[in-house]
Amino acid sequence: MSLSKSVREGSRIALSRVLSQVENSTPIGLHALDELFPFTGKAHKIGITGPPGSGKSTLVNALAKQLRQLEGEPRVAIIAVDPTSPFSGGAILGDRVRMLDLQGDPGIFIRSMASRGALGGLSSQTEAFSQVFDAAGYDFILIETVGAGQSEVEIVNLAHTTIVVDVPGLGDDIQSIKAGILEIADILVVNKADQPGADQSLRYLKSMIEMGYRPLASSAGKHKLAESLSKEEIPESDYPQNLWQPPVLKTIARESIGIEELVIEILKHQEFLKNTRRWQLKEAWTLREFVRKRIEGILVQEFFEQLPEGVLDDLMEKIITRKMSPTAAVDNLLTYNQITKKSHYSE
Ligand SMILES: Nc1nc2c(ncn2[C@@H]2O[C@H](COP(=O)(O)OP(=O)(O)OP(=O)(O)O)[C@@H](O)[C@H]2O)c(=O)[nH]1
Ligand SMILES: [Mg+2]
Repeated sequence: MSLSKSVREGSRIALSRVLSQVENSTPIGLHALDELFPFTGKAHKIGITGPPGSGKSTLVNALAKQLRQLEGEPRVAIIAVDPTSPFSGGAILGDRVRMLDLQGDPGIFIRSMASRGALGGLSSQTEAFSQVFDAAGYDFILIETVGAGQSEVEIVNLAHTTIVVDVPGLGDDIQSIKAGILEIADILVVNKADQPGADQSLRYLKSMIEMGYRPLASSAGKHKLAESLSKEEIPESDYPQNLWQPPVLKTIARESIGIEELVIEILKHQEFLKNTRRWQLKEAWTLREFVRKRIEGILVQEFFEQLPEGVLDDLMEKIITRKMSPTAAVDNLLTYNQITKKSHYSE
């Protein structure tokens, strides 16, 4: 039986193997992705992001268990992404994932992912993993990533629903969460609500949301989507009244408190997306990005592979000794490639 067929029939060993092959972009992995793709498009992808140590893994753990209680016992895949540390990534992820106590449930599959060697970057890799899980019949895909910069924005952009996890702040104006990350949230969670200041944080976040703090100026993909939605895809009568207002919830992930409410909001958001065609639009946008990122990855890799030996080193030497500027070196390098042959200055 082919590997992808085994994946679809529920073999965890085959699933594991395909994920490794996909991670390394081997021909077997790419072929499996190709064969599995017709069976994708059903899973609900949920991104969970927030500051380090805010309790994301604990929340994901509790959330997975709660989702399993839903009618039909939906299957849950968990992807733990570490965009921050290309070097120690593997080891740290190992620690993070070990804390999950879900290993015994055959309806749950956990996979970590470090940044090294991802074709087309982490977001493209995460999407590739999601496709495998989707085709394997996982209904929910939980993607955990540390909210530390631009990369998590990219990663959560492929999710249908983004949950931003915050913790009680130290005071009214000191929030661990960066304002920029608020705008990507579909659902906001104040975790560690057993600690002082939870209600204050809740009020703060709610007021931010109510003030309409959803600036559309960011370059994040979701906003490109929002723009295209507002322009053509959604009838004027549905917009902006029909916009989703992110709910703000309190949880104590360690004690599984507030998780039922979180699941209710997730399902509400799913319904909202489906009722307003945003589900399909998000899919279309994610897949377009996936194709774009892959092309980018392949072209860049190819570009460096076909450079004659030593050329890059020679130019670097010139740059370091200030005999040539990096800009001029780039221009020079581009002339070695079929596609970029023409000097950028010479138009
Ligand atoms: N008091 C309290 N502690 C919690 C709660 N949820 C998680 N924690 C603790 O917070 C610490 C960090 O939890 P993690 O789930 O590893 O946090 P994380 O956000 O996944 O951490 P990174 O992945 O390293 O960024 C652990 O010691 C948890 O036990 C909570 O609701 N209340
Ligand atoms: Mg974690």
